[in-house]
Amino acid sequence: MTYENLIIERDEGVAVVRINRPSALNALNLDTIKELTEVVREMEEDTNLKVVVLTGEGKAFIAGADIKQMAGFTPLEARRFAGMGHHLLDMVEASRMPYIAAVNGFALGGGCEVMMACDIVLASTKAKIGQPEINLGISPGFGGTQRLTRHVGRFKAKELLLTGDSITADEALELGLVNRVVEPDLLMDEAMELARKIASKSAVQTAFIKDLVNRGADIDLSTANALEISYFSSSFSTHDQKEGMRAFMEKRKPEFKDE
Ligand code: DAK
Repeated sequence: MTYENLIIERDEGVAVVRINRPSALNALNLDTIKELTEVVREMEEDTNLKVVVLTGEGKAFIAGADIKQMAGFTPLEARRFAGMGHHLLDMVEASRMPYIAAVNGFALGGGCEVMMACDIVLASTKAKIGQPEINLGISPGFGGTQRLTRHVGRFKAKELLLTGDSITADEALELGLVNRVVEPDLLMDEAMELARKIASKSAVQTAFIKDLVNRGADIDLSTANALEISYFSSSFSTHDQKEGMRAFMEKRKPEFKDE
């Protein structure tokens, strides 16, 4: 499928999805959300792909939901829009593949929400991150109140949500909201290096680990640990477990088959 608002590149097991509405700072309108939902679904079915890097064209990652389009929504349209955004981000979180956000600039409102649904976040020193919805007379609609609180705790989440202030990449790093801060010129190189490293692992295990961390964070510890035991034991029925351990004993690199 061809996309109007996205640029997709594939580099062996890594897909780069670049949101491409730079004239609107990559704001998410309905069409872009639909295209993102479609590409996430499409990539999920492509068994050659193992990792996704998500970034933005120009000076923004995503400057939020498209305010010009949202301004005319009825409450019912707003409800549908929020549902579409949640569905997209739930798909990203539930994906078998790790998603790396390469945050090249503004990640505001819906952009911050997309970023927080990813698994690893690299931020350029030019990134500005925040949930400014309150300045528009609305509250976040794609999970910002929930994911931000889970990432940074209640006090900091409330401060950011109630003031609408945005923070720098370094401040986000201090809060644990991003993994690493990178010079703008190096952002994509670092994201690709990380993506390739993860793509060299067993895709069975990257899916297991992502699922365990995401699901475990929302349930009680003993249920989460039981889930870990079950994934751990099922690992012993895979080719990659046998290959990984054999390679260790034979002092060579493992050759995983993702099975
Ligand atoms: N939507 C639409 N257009 C946007 C935009 C946005 N979010 N952000 C920027 N643009 C457009 C600008 O209008 C401008 O277009 P033209 O005037 O050239 O036609 C162009 O992008 C360049 O922007 P600026 O000229 O403003 O660029 P600056 O560098 O001067 O400023 C900025 C950059 C990021 C500080 C500024 O553009 C800005 O404040 N943008 C808005 C950021 C924002 O408030 N983001 C949060 C959006 S609200 C819900 C569902 C979803 C949501 C909430 C509820 N439910 C259904 C309940 C999510 C809400 C949001 O994400």
